[in-house]
Amino acid sequence: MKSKLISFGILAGGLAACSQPAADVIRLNQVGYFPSQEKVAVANTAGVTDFTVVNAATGEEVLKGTTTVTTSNPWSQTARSAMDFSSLNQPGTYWLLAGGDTATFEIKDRPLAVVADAALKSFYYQRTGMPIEEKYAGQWNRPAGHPDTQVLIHPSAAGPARKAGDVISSPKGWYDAGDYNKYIVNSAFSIGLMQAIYRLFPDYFAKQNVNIPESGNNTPDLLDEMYYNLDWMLTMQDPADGGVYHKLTTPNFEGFVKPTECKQPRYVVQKSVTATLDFAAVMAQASMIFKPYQKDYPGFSAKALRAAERAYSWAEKNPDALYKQADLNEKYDPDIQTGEYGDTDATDELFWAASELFYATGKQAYMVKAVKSSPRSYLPPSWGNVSALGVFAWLLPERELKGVTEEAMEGTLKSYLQAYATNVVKGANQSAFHAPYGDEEADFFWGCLSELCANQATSLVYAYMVGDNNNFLINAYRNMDYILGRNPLGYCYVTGLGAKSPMHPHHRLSASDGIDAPLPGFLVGGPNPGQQDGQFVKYPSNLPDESYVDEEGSYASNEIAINWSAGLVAAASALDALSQRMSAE
Ligand code: G3I
Ligand code: 9MR
Repeated sequence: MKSKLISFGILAGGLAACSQPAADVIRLNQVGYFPSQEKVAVANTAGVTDFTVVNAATGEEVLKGTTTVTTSNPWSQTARSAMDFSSLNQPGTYWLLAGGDTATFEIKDRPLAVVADAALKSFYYQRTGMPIEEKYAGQWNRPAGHPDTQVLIHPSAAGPARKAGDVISSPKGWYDAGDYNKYIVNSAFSIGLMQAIYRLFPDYFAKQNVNIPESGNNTPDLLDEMYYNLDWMLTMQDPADGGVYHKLTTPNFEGFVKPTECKQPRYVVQKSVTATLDFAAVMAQASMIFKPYQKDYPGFSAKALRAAERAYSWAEKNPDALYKQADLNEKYDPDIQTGEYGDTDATDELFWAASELFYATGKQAYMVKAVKSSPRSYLPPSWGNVSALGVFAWLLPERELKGVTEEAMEGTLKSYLQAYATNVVKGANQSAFHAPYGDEEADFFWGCLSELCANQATSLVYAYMVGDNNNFLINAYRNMDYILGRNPLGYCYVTGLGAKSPMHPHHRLSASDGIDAPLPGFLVGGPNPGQQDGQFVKYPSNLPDESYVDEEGSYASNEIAINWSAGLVAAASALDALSQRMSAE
């Protein structure tokens, strides 16, 4: 193609303030593309037929193209068009011009490193019970809050040894989300997902440095961060019988105040089978992963395995101990009104726990239970259905399975994962936002950007790792593009990244610190047509993929949460690790 110089005056008009408002048409990944990656933007309006790409440093026109696929999605008449500039592979900053709009994008090595690092660092900001220091947190430093050294036994959690009103110490761990409570189900799931990806790419994580207090030790930062919460989780196990309290919580959500201003008493509540099995699973997993790090964490590996086996045996004896908050409130005082993380079925938790315990101990009894409770199809990981984490344990590429049953198990689970991946990538390149995620109404619900968009990407990565189908990997990157800006509202949905990102997440730490910018590196829940917070905020639209509002009051679309951050850590780290491999090829 013949290149020509574009007048800087015209471009500056499109970029900076000018008398006419610029059109808002282009949707693209605002963080960056790596050189050999597929690069697609979407025109978020009908009628766009061509586009131009200009090198921002030289003003040189480097590409002229016409749109490829033009399509609408099931709930919208808008015909969007894809603009493919994949042939550009020189690192640099570029302008994309289309439909009267101009958008900047970058091509660079490892664009996802910043996402992976920020997402992991977000856990440090969520730490309870220790000061968050300026040398690690900059302007977001804050004094310690919620020491949790005086936690009450709620009547629902009382037993012969620990009576209602007794005081225990249960310090450390992360705040769950926008609220200040600590929930076992969600933190076990979060660690489980991140540790699963750690096991795939240990060399990648060995090199990562996100500037946390433990960064100078001999353990990868990701594991140091996990330990901060694992250490808390150990205190949530009842020493009398091995069962695990469902959560550590105030009776009601606190207001939007600083941690140090919180005055409500904190309780541990009822031991539940789901919390106990998730605990067993993640402790067994951690016991294996932390084994080489005895120097920094002496004795932890063995302690975690003992705790896991005790928890598992409690769960076997208490299969019906599901956490049902309404029932609990009928029986006990005070009522507990905070996050439920309820579940009606603990089969997937049993499968994950038995799978990790079999892997950790080699005991056949665990294998038998894992086989019995194994899933009938693959579902992406979520706090409510953790079976994928068990699948990941079975399919770990380096794992050697012995014997007919084990091999059959591996084969079956692999076929489920492959079937899932094959199905979700179907038609992705013909969809409105050029991604496997986002073209069905069911793709949008509370927390969907992580629970489906990111976790589908991670599932595709896993399917690629065990099957070598490059199309799965390409589609995993497409979901990341969706999160980082190629979506209807044009948000990069991660705080602190991209040109337009959430400024007012439902996050008490961000809201109460007197700093305009929210804490960085958090993925918000995202578009949610359920609009369960509709009485507090006004949504701009009822469309599934536009039911999002960047307001502090919107807990159903704009909260942040550790499990959603975990999804971002998993997908961004895996894709960053693989992009390095691909760029080296
Ligand atoms: O899973 C189904 C999905 O299959 C279906 O397509 C979709 C369509 O409606 O619904 C999905 O269920 C939703 C579920 O989230 C998804 O995980 C439910 O409607 C929705 O009510 C449920 O919301 C949960 C929310 O608490 C309310 O209970 C979120 O998962 C959960 O992340 C959130 O967790 C809260 C904690 O309780 C308290 N701390 C903050 C945290 C984040 O908001
Ligand atoms: O802040 C709470 C958030 O963390 C939860 O996810 C959400 C759903 O359980 O609830 C939020 O608390 C709201 C409560 O449910 C209703 N009144 C307004 C509260 C937020 O200010």
